[in-house]
Amino acid sequence: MPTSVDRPPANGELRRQYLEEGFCVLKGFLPLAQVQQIYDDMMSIFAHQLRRLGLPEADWRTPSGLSANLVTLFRTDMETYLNCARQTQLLPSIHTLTACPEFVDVLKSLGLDEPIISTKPVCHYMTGAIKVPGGYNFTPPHQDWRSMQGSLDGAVIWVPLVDIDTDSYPVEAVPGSHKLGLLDTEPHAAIPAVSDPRIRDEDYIPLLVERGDVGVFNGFLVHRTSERGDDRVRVAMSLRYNNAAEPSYVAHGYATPYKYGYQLELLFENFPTEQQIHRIFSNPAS
Ligand SMILES: O=C(O)CCC(=O)C(=O)O
Ligand SMILES: [Fe+2]
Repeated sequence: MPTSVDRPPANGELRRQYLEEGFCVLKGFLPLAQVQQIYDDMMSIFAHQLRRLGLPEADWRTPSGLSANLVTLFRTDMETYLNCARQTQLLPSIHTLTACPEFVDVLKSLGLDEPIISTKPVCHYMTGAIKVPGGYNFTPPHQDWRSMQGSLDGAVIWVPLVDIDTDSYPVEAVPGSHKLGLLDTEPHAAIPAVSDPRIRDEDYIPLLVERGDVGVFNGFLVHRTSERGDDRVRVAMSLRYNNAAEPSYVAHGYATPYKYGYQLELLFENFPTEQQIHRIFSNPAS
């Protein structure tokens, strides 16, 4: 839990900025040790699969080691890479952060009276060498509300796990664009892309943030992933929230676009064997 940072409350000025621009950045909000722990937890997931496949493992705490690990796994076995990326979204350390009282307080101070989690966290690993064809990585201009479709004041807390500069695929946002409401889109390989002529390339500003900072985006803010970057991997995650007290959300009976399902058939034939189960439950002391 965030404990060691003297965190400024989301004060009136921050709220004014959030309402006016559609986003705000809380500098130095998270203790660096907590950010490091989440990052290490994520990287450990990828490392397990590198080891299984007999691939070289680099020191993930360096930018080149991070890139080497993810790119090697991606190039060797894209499906496993994607499974790892999805698996990281289920880490307890990320879910603890998603539900921490400090985030709930920030959301409340920005106007979400009764914050409620919209869907599971989304982790982003951005670099040119791991662009999934037709996949959800480099996001085109979009508004998160179109996928969330929850309360009108729904918001995303966006958390960088590495320091981000202009050459590490920063998120770019159009200040004030949330006031235009829900905008038209056109089809795109990843997700529907905003196609409104009032949104111009020159209106985007990059969010150059460091570990420990967090961004809060209103669901209608137009933003995208910059294509500008080098060999480094930019790691971040998006935590999505609604306001359970917002009247239109209540009036819609909390209808949601998210559907969860699972495959009924077993994934692997003849697995597990009885011996494998015995091994799991054998007493290591005996
Ligand atoms: O991190 C990014 O580049 C974009 C993330 C994003 O827009 C989202 O998760 O909705
Ligand atoms: Fe987004």
